[in-house]
Amino acid sequence: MNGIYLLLGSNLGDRLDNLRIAIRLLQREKIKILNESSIYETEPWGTRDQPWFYNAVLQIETSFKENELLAVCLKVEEEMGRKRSEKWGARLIDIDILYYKDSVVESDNLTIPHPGIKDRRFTLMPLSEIAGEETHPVFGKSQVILLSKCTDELDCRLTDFHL
Ligand code: PH2
Ligand code: MG
Ligand code: MG
Repeated sequence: MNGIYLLLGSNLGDRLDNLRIAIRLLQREKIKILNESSIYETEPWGTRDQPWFYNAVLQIETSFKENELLAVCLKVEEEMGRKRSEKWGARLIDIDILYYKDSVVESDNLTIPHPGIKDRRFTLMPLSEIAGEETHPVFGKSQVILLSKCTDELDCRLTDFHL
């Protein structure tokens, strides 16, 4: 794994706008966007009784270390007015660190690689698009292979929208 990858998600309000605003705020924090996936409209995973999400993956460049990057992601979420309530519930914006190069982090507030990747089509579809041959630092498998083995059957639809 060479890159640093973030997952953006929104299922409240103007979902497309929310993803775009999040990118602008990340850029303002000196995070450079190197690549972005298409936007996918995805069936809610976990808590099923909530609106569908828009999800996209970004490849970024940053001088922030893992914990500092997490703090920036949380800051942007807060600036956008996200209220943290139920786990897996509806949200204006969610910014998750998927991979930070080959880093493996397991602390109370941060796990890298993101522990949900292999079970979530809504993450593996956009990842495969822009990081298909990047290798998971623990499983030793590419994103394309992880997607081919993923048993999540929730719908994940490519949209015509772009970030
Ligand atoms: N995020 C969750 C829980 N469920 N489902 C979809 N489709 N997309 C998400 O981004 C998502 C979810 C927790 O962060
Ligand atoms: Mg999340
Ligand atoms: Mg999150």
